[in-house]
Amino acid sequence: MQIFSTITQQLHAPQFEFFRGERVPCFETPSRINIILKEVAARGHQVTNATLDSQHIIECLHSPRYISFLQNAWPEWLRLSLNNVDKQPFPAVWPVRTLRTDRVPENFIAKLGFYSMDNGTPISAGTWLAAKNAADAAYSAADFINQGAHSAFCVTRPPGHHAGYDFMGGYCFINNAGIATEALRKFGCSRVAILDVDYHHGNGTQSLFYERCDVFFTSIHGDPRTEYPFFLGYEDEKGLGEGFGYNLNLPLPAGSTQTQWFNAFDHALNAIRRYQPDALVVSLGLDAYCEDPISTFALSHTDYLTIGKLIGRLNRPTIFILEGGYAVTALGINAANVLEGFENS
Ligand code: OKP
Ligand code: ZN
Repeated sequence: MQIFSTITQQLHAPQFEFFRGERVPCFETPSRINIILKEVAARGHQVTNATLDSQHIIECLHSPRYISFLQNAWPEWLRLSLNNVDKQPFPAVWPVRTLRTDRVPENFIAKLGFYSMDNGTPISAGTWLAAKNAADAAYSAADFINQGAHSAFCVTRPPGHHAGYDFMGGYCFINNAGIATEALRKFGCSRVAILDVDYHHGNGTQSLFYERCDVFFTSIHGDPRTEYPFFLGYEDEKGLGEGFGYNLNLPLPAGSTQTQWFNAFDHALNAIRRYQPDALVVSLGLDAYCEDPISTFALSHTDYLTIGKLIGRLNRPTIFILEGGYAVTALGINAANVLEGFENS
């Protein structure tokens, strides 16, 4: 399978995040990509650096003010103090119910709260460039499919599925799956299905396409009653207006078994079959794996072969996009197993 990756992923390298009240090393690290690239190369897949400029697609999905906030965030942080060069900005206040969202504050930390759903999405010097190039890879993969290819895999970071129209969150800044989807639509696909198998609900992706029937979104994830992102991902979210019936959430209780997971997966695949999409975008989070440090599902290495095989049997042009997955040493095997299952379906 053709792999699209980016060198600049390394430049998004925040040092720490908050976890249960403590500063801990980031789970979402550059090594995640390196280990996947090593394994897919060893199994004979071709890796290229993405080159196409996705700026016009980014502008279809994200607000102008959010894009310029992201672009200027690090320089603004340094403007507060040059000592900030080795420090990380975090939001501290959010416009919850009763507070105004029609005024964008000028204070940089207040802007971080305005544009971020959580305090778990740290920014570093190279974040914009890395996120922009990950979106470029998603666009390049769509272009590759448009030229007649059957599949592609974007081995990129930061991930994207929590990022919405004008907010970041959950380690995500630009919605890469959304970029691939929007590009496929522009290239002439009338219907695109998005299958999100990350442990966490893809709230950003869902929200971007919630009122549209040209994009079907389905997701298998930890129940938001107990799992991140908590405030979206329930089964009663079915789409709105023209989009009603084109959103399918399949939340599973924390600690669900392999059998429970594959039952839900079967529902998702059948719904995609009924939709008859021209192309498929897979938000390939690898954190439903049993050893993932921040998740509670039980999938094994061989389950990822099965996932690839069952997706392959949909027999649609398919773009895989890496989302989460934090059991770093297992990521290469699990990612490469999906590709192997897909190609041998
Ligand atoms: C991103 B992806 C917050 C720690 C937990 C949320 C998990 C984000 C998962 N302080 N962060 O869907 O794998
Ligand atoms: Zn995840």
